[in-house]
Amino acid sequence: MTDSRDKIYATLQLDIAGFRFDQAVASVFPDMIKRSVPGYETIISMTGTLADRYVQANSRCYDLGCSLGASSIAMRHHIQQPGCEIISVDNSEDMLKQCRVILQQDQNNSEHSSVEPSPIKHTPVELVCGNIEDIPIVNASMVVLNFTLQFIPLEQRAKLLHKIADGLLPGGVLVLSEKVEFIDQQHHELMIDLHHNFKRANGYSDLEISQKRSSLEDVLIPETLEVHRQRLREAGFSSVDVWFQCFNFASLIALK
Ligand code: GEK
Repeated sequence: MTDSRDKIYATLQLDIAGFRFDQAVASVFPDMIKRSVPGYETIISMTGTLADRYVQANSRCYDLGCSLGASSIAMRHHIQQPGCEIISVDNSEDMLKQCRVILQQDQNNSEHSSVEPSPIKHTPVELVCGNIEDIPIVNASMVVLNFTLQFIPLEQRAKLLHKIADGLLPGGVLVLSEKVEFIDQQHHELMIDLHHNFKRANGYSDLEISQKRSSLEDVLIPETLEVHRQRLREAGFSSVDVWFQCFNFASLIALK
C-alpha cells in the first residue's frame, strides 16, 4: 500500500484545501517525498551515518515529525551503542498507523538478517502521537527534524530549538533538513524553477505541481539558511552549518 504512486493532485480541483497529512497522503508518502524532495534518499541514508558517529550509549534519539519512520529506521540500523531508545513523534495518527507497520516489518527483517550494519539489532522505537512542541526532550544524543520545522508556526520555532538544545547531551547532534528560500530574488526563482524541473522529470504534471504548490501555501513556510544558522546559534548550538544542499532543499548539522 505504501508503494502506491502519488496522484493526489493529478485531477483539477476547483477548491484547493490546505495540505494535510491524512490517510490519502500517508498511503502514497514514500513515493511523494522521493519524487518531490531532491536529495531525500541521500539525507535519510546519511542520517544513519551520523547516528553511527554521534549516538551515545544509554541515550535517546528523537525523530520529530517521523512520518513513516524513514529517519528512525536509518538511525536504528546504524546505532553502535547499547542502551539507546528512539522516540519517534508525529501528530498525524494516519502517518503513525502506517509507520507502526513499517517499523514492525523492519524489526522482523533485522531479526532474520545476518548482515545488519549495526551489531545492536534491537534499539527499541517508541511511537508517540503528539505535537513536537509539547514533547519533552531528555538525555538526547541525536535529534532529527527532517523537513518538519517548516510546518511549525514561525513564532514557535526558536522555542522548539531551545528545548532541543537544552535536551541534548554535550557532543549531541541535531540534524535539521528544510526547504529554504533565498534573499536574492533571481536566485530564489531559479531554485524554484530547477525544483519544478526535478518534479517534472519525476513524472509530475504542471497541474500537479501548481495544485500542490497552492495547497502548501501558508502551511509550509520556508526561511533562509542565514535565519536557520543564526537561530540555531542563539538556541545554544556551538557549531552549525549546511552539510547537504540541492536547489532549495538543505540539511544542517548543529552540534551542542
Ligand atoms: C521523513 N521526517 O520521512 N508535531 C508533530 N508532527 C508534525 C507537526 C507537529 N507540530 N507538524 C507536522 N508534523 C519525515 C518527513 S514530513 C515532511 C517529514 C514533508 C509531521 C507531519 O504529520 C508529517 O508527517 C511530518 O511532520 C512532515 O524523514 O512531507 O514535507
